[in-house]
Amino acid sequence: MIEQVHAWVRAAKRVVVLTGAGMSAESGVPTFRDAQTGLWAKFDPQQLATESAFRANPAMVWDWYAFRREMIAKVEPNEGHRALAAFAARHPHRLTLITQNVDGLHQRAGSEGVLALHGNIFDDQWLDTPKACCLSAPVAPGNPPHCAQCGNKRRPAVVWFGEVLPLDTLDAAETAACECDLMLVVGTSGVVYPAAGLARMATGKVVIINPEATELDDAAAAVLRGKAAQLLPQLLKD
Ligand code: BV8
Repeated sequence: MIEQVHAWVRAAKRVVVLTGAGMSAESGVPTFRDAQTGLWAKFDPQQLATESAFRANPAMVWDWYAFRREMIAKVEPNEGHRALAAFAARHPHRLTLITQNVDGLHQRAGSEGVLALHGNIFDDQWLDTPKACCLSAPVAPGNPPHCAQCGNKRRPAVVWFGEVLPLDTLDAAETAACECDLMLVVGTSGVVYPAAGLARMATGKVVIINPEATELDDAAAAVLRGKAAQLLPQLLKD
């Protein structure tokens, strides 16, 4: 089946790749499902990654993001990330890369124009609409950093559950899905929407790359039970 999918890649004019946490697993970033190791084991990530959790316990949620930032800063993109960046460089305008990941590893591997649906964990933004005081004075340090005048807090610039995605990014992703000849769905359980919905609106053949079953297998023309950093270099070689 790998040869068949490789032939589809070579024949496709417009390839879309949708990635999830499994794309970064071989870099050493735990997936969402098995992210809760050690200190965070007792927390459901979908409970932590919400505005209400942050407002209820800002220090705990901020520290969880600081923990993840530290972990991600220590790892490197893997062969899968690099194969995607190299393919795009060799074949301009043939690949649209859409990711649910906030780790920035695609971008660090050299991929440009990545449609990061859920934001970037290394960016911050104000929790509430900033007032003059927030913008005029240096941000006061702390977990989280905040405005010394009004206490407005800084929060990670990621999309939390219950929050809308950046519309221009989602629009571009939906357009690419509706115009693709082939969509590779890599390392995602296909549980979180609207990201998973992109695989269901794909006009081209959908290929799942995942060592385990996913919620999207029924939408696939082919399922490759394997790992991203091992399979992508084979599928994307000229
Ligand atoms: C919203 C950023 C509009 C934060 C994230 C429709 C149906 C049902 C529910 C909903 C729906 N529409 C909306 C919802 C609600 C919700 C949702 O989808 N809930 C789910 C859980 C049921 N969606 C939202 O809230 C979205 N917003 O809809 O807004 C709105 C607004 C107001 C009111 C109404 C509507 C926002 C969703 C985004 C949330 N933010 N991340 C942060 O990171 O801290 S989501 C986060 O979790 C990730 O970004 C990712 O998207 C998701 C984790 O999923 P995966 O990436 O797939 O990872 P997972 O661990 O699950 O699986 C890993 C896979 O990799 C596994 O399959 C494994 O086998 C595989 N794997 C492992 N190793 C490898 C591998 N594969 C390949 N190679 C390997 N080596």
